[in-house]
Order: sequence, then C-alpha cells, then structure tokens
Amino acid sequence: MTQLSLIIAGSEATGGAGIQADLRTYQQLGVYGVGTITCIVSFDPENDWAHRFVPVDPQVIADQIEAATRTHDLDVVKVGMLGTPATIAVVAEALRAQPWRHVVLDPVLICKGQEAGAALDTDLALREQVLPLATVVTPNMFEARTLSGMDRIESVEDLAEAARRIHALGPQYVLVKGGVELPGDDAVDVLFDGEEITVFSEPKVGQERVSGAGCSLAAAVAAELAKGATVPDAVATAKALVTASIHGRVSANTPFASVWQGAYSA
Ligand code: PXL
Repeated sequence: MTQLSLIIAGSEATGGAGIQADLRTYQQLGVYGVGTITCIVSFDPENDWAHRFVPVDPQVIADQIEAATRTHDLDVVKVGMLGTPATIAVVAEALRAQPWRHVVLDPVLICKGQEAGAALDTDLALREQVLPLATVVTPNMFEARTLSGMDRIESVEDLAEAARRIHALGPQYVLVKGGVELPGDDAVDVLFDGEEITVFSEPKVGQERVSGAGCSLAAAVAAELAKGATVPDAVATAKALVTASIHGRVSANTPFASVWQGAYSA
C-alpha cells in the first residue's frame, strides 16, 4: 500500500531547501508527498543571496490544507517554514482540526530578510501554538539556543540539556542537531524522548553548511514514520539519507551547495 504524508512548508525557489527538498526526500523514501505552500522564498543574487520572503495568504493556506486532507486520509505531517504569526495561527488551527499520529516540526525560526520584530513574534507564536502539537521537533543549534534559552551549546552534553528543556515545552520527542556548528569531527544529533537520550553520530562531511539538510532530515523522519517506523528508527534512516545527500551535494553559484537526496539508497 502506498504511504502518503502531508508537507506544510515554504517554497525555496533554487530547489535546495523548503518543500522542493521535502518532496524529493519523500520520493526517495517511497512516500507520496502531498504539499501545502506557506510562503515563497527567492534568494536575491543582487543582494548577497538575501531571502526575499513572501507569505501566502492565510485563507489560501487553509484552502490547500482542506484540499489535501479531504482528498486523502493523512495521519503524518511534516511542518517546515511558516514565517509569520498569521501563518502559524492558520496552520495551528488546521492541525488541531483532525488527529495526527505524528506531527514532525522543523522549527525554522528566522529567515534573513525578515524584520527582527517580526521574527520575535514568530518565535513566540511557534512556541505557543505549534510546538505543543509536535510529536517530533528538530531544532538546529540556533533554534535550540532560542527555544531552550541556553546561551551556549558547545558539547554533546549541552545538546542533551537543550533537548530536555525543549521537551518541557510540549513535544514528545526532541532531536537537536549539532551540524557543522558543534565543535568536533562528528555531526552529532541528540534525541530525547522524555526519558532517554540517544546519540546519532556520523563523521562531518567538510565544515561547510549545505542547504536543505535540515528540511530533508525532518522530511525523512516524517516519511519513515508514515511507513510505520519507530521514532528512533526513523531518525537513524533520516541521518543516513542526509549524510548521503551531503556527500552527493550539488554545487551552485550561491555561497553554499545543496543536498541531493538522489544520492541515498537504503
Ligand atoms: O532551511 C530552512 C528553510 C526552510 N524553508 C524555506 C527556506 C529555508 C531556507 O532558506 O527558504 C522555504
């Protein structure tokens, strides 16, 4: 039986991140992706590749989710970039309208090009309205510092402490991603389920950020959960997919390369 799963995320026009990366990830893992677009991000080549950000009208977001959820019986959703308090409100309302077996939240907090004030509102709205609905949340180092209130995250123990603090905000599982920013030779992710810490580690692939890694990780977790995996097994597969996708990255004229999910095979 074909597994289907919803993606609620932004479009990133270069194809590296956002819903483009999510849909490729689903396809690579054999899951039929159903998509709702929350915003449109177009990097500006004339302005240091800054993010030009356009939110989709909240009613249009509600309409997309209605079309998707009335067409298909969906019980796993990946939520990516939302971007504004109005978007967060309409997505939170739509999520509360039906039961979900899993809500995987990539808590994308700020996008370059947004005003700082708007970013603070977005942070608060995400924390209050969407985080408690998440079964799995996947913060990077910046998002983990913001959500946990910790000034510094510099070790695996710090990742674990951040995961514990973010767990207290409501999600069932917290996966904090060390990425290239965590000192050391390894890309370390820490999963906390409310009781146990599980560490996932792979040698870093270079020291540069690669676009789409975070989006693909959360999408892969959602895809595996849609197929019936446990959360730790879903995270292990997602980590393998992202590691292979970074090795197989596509170089670009932007200051960063983009992950290529086609490089992964199970
Ligand atoms: O990687 C975070 C991200 C998520 N979603 C969209 C984005 C970005 C970063 O550029 O544009 C739509």
